[in-house]
Amino acid sequence: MGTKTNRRNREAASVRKGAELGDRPGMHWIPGGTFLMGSDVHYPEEAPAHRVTVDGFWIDTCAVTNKEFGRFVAVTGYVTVAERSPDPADYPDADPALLAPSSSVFVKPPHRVGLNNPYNWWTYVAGAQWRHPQGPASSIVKRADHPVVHVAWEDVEAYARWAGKELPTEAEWEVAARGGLDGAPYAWGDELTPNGRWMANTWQGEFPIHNTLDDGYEGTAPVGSFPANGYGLHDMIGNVWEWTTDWYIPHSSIAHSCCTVENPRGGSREDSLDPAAHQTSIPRKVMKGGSHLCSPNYCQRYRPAARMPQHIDTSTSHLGFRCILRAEPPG
Ligand SMILES: [Ca+2]
Ligand SMILES: [Cu+2]
Repeated sequence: MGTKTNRRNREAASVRKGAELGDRPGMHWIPGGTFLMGSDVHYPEEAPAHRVTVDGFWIDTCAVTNKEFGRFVAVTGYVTVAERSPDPADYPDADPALLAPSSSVFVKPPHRVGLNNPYNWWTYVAGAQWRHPQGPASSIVKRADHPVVHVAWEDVEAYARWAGKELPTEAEWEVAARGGLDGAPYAWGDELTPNGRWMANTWQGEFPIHNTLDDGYEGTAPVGSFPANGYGLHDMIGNVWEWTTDWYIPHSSIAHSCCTVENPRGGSREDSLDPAAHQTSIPRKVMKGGSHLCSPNYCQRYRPAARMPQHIDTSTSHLGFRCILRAEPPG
């Protein structure tokens, strides 16, 4: 049943893409304005909800795909962070044996595990990188239109520069994800599955051991497999998390719910360091949107307000990105 729904979603998506208008192919204009950022009724890091104003901008309709990233790599010869050997000086506490090119891969545990330790399902896999998302034996041959994954902050910055674009701030990303529905919990409205329809690629069933695949996809899905939001954007929610430019700080330290904040840019690099971590030298950016691993029993972050800190050197099998352009509106 889920598969049938998804085929229908995909057909609708390709019709919409064909009909896309405007000055910039593959992008949509997000009108500027004031919106309610964050949420007071979900996870504590999303509070307080506060009024934010952003200027208008263009944003990619879909996350950057393997095919698009491959074009960038072919032209520039760029080598991603996950493909390089880490410098031991940057990781004084690390076991030298672990300092091989690697990336974090979700590996489904064979039996029920404690949910308090993410390493029960995250594994550093040597040789995992964007061309080999599950490790050296895997490939992207059949995933050209899936979002690129295993990209660290430096990688997405390099891509954006090459493409003549920029990366969104958290506020820009969030207003785009909301699709014009101010204050709604989901990018498509008030319900997770309106009329029983899955609107994003998330996890159904008991995370991390049992995925019922009601939405049709276990891992990443081709971009545009799910319905667009009110601004014509696909997969802002689910599929893969997306990088933003903001250094991570609690909303409470930037936001005063009494006032409107204009074009916020996040915190300082220094403030983004994890106060709880033993090794605190790697700063953190905000990532948004949740992924195919977000599930009701573990992580309900399939919402525009949801946010998580991500170390800038880190790449994973469920984190990608899309770009924006701060330019004139459609003419
Ligand atoms: Ca899924
Ligand atoms: Cu999640």
